[in-house]
Amino acid sequence: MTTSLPPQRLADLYRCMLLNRLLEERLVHLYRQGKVVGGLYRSLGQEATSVATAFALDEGDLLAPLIRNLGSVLARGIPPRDILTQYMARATAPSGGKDANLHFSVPEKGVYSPIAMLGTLVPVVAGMLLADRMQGKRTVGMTYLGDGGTSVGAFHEGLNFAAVQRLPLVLVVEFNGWAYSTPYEKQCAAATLADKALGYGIPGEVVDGNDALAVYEAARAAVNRARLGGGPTLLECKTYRMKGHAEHDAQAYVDPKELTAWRVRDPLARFESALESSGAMPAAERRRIHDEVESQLDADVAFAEASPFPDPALAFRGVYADESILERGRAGVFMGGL
Ligand SMILES: Cc1ncc(C[n+]2csc(CCOP(=O)(O)OP(=O)(O)O)c2C)c(N)n1
Ligand SMILES: [Mg+2]
Repeated sequence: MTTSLPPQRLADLYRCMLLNRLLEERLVHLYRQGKVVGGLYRSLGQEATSVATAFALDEGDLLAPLIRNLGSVLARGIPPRDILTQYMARATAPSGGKDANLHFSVPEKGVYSPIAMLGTLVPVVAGMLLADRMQGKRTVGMTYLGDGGTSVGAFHEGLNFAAVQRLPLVLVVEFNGWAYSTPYEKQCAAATLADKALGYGIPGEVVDGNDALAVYEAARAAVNRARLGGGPTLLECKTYRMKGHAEHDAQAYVDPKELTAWRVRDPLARFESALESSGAMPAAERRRIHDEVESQLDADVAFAEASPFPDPALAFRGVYADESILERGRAGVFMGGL
């Protein structure tokens, strides 16, 4: 096992991947009990891609996940209770129960909400990075897109704009084989998604998305290049969607042999055996971390279940710009005013 991560960061990376996995298992139980409001979009088998890419960012950087990137927001320090209250639409959630799953923003932590229209985050994050650069900040931005998402127009326009402006963007493309029930071959003729980067004059790289340490090193190199003015990188992580599009999808269209073949490449099990065989983290230490994560989840599930639903009277508050925001705009606080 080779890594540039010091032992404490390595342990944090492991804890975060485990938290991603175990938190999702709790969410499955809550979903089956009818306590999750809306769908549950699993990232089983894709934890290394989400967690290890976000791990490569520094404090003050910007992350805009998609709904399958639970691990990315956990890696940025969003606590599991915020995720549980979001999925259960409780008043204590970051969105106050007005939106579900990962649709929330915590600007203090540089975490911004997914946008449901796939591809749209690419130009939006590019714009945010341009704004930061104009203000003299050296923010690096990371966002995600699935294999299906790279076939929409906004992806091309956004990436082209980011390339021309040499913006510090790391676009993580998650190749997980499926877009809903559509296999890759039915929606894209490119041999690899990383090839698309060539057309925009930026580096495109392919990495084994189930190898946490390889993902981290590739993402860290892209983040460093972006920060030093080298412009955007398209990082394609090859992984596999082990569940259906969401919990309601039994993935009947997937060949079970394919699932079996990918199961042996499970990113968490692979990371655990690398930690074991290299002596970097013995089994007893992993067990201790496991128990700690489970107790934290016990407390957070209890907190979410005890939390109230939002007061209906607040339904229309904060939906549109309120007066204080308009006042700040008129005073020219925002660039260009309103
Ligand atoms: C522009 C747009 N078209 C269609 C959809 C509906 N939609 C939501 S998720 C999804 C599949 C996305 O597949 P992929 O990009 O590969 O991501 P994955 O779900 O595999 O993580 C589709 C078609 C959408 N949200 N936005
Ligand atoms: Mg996909």
